[in-house]
Amino acid sequence: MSEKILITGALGQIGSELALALRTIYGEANVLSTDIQEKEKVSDPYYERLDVMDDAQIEEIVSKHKITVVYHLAAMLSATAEKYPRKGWDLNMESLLTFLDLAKDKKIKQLYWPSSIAIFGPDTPKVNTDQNALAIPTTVYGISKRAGEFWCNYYHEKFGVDVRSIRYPGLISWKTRPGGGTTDYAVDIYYQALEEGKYECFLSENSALPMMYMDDAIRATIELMQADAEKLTVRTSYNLNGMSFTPKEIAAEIQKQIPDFEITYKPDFRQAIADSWPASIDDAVAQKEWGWKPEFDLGKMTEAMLANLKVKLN
Ligand code: NAD
Ligand code: AKB
Repeated sequence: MSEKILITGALGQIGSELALALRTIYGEANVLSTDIQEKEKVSDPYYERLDVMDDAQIEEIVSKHKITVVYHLAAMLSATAEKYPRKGWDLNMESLLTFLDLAKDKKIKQLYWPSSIAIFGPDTPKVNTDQNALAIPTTVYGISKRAGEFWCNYYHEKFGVDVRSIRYPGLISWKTRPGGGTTDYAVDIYYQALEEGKYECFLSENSALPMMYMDDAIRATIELMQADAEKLTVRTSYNLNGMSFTPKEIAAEIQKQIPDFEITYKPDFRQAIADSWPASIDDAVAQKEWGWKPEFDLGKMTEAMLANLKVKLN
């Protein structure tokens, strides 16, 4: 029997691409996209409005569509959550617990929930940050993701819930723009390079952060969800490495194709968030347990981003 999949936050940067990928595997009608947006405003025939703060509505949709697997993506990202701390905490935490309870009660059989490199903090070793490195986050978003990881592990240990998770780095994509993160500059820069020929960066030139091209992130997500449960020892969340670069380095890569491109730097409140995160990630455990290997480096990603955006923006 094919899985019946529910994606929350499906209109966002990840969900919009994950839905396409899952539909090619499981069939269009077996993947229900949901988000807070009204149904009338979305052209997808397999879309429903679902506010993840509404437990009763979640239960109703899961039961009505006989959902077996949930990808719970709806969340508030790092920069926005610093502005609305209580709202960010409530959204990121309460909705996760609702889905964990559904899995505990056997109303769904598998749950995917993304964590983030934001779980690490200023005391974490910055380079090649290990799976089990000290993780004392100093942002609301990071605190919510770290707490979420512990809840996932707790529900797995105590109730046998099959919940799986990845600590995504900053994700870079051209189909849907990102929503309120600290790594968003690495998407904005490509748009501005093509549209304006210049970019004012909200991080300083040498702020190195872990990043990943969306194609790799989607493939990793599906590979983890399809992995043999016996092989998985991590039920908090897996470190995942793609690449690591600074604003200066991404600008230099863009200049190989757009020689006149200019970058200036005007760090804002997001600089402090970036400063508290690792510069690069060690993902040896994901490699060993489910065979993770990224395909995109900075050069290959820049070619793909500029080629796709040139078509999109014309
Ligand atoms: P996004 O901001 O692009 O999308 C989130 C979606 O959630 C939006 O479409 C929004 O409308 C929806 N949403 C907000 N409140 C909602 C509610 N009450 N009910 C239903 N939907 C609601 O985020 P994203 O980048 O696609 O991230 C998805 C997940 O991946 C999040 O959990 C995020 O923390 C995690 N993540 C993302 C990145 C990244 O770089 N994009 C990195 C690490 C982790
Ligand atoms: C953000 O910047 O908030 C996200 C993330 C790394 O979790 N992109």
